[in-house]
Amino acid sequence: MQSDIINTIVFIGPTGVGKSRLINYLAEKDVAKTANTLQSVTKGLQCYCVNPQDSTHGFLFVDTQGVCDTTMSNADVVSLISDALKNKVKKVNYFILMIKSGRMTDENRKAIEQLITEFDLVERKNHVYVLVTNCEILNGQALTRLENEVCADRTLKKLLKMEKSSTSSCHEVVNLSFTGLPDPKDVNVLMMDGVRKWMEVQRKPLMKYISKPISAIEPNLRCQTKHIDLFQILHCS
Ligand SMILES: Nc1nc2c(ncn2[C@@H]2O[C@H](COP(=O)(O)OP(=O)(O)OP(=O)(O)O)[C@@H](O)[C@H]2O)c(=O)[nH]1
Ligand SMILES: [Mg+2]
Repeated sequence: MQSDIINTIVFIGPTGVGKSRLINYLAEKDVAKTANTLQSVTKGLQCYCVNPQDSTHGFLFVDTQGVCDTTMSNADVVSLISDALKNKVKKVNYFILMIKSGRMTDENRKAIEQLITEFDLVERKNHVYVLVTNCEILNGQALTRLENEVCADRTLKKLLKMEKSSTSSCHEVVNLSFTGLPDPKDVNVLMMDGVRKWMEVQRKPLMKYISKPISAIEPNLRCQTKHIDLFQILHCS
């Protein structure tokens, strides 16, 4: 790794939304295993140190097991990820919460709420980016409609950050974007050029956001509680 600055980015969300595929795309090489299968693919936690060409930063990309996993309960998956982050990764700069475009099922919502609670994402929304995948076939109008739906969703809206736009007097959401990252081998050759161009356009806001320097945080609340305990012990003895 050439750069001294490393942001740790943790990718979380339901199984099959494209967490590993996004890591490969941003890393510009196939580091993580991806598959279009019924069973969930990534198990536990996988870490990849990368330095993409279009960034002055290095990154530690952390791939996680999907919630709504086919073999484990959500609570077990969330606590597996949380313990592994606490032990292996220790500090996080950004969490990328990924969801698939389409209906939010009750199961997905419950699982996302569990992730939000475990990692205290509402309180720490400066460290959160929401990314909606599988949007490659949507046109401009459909994307605007989807953005409005995400902004109105009772779970997701808690994570969104509004800032004053640099081009108008309006406020805009700064930590939400939409992407479509089909595996090139799954795409009709006639469509591939268009899909590739769009993928590149979508890459920029995300890379810009996760490249911003920001102080690192403990992965979960339980780490913070431990620190308070240690503080109390030191002052009691
Ligand atoms: N069409 C389309 N396919 C996608 C997109 N993102 C990922 N995929 C495909 O969806 C499948 C699952 O992607 P993965 O990256 O393995 O998903 P994951 O979230 O890592 O899944 P788990 O490891 O099981 O949690 C792969 O075949 C990807 O190529 C997308 O935006 N559009
Ligand atoms: Mg995966």
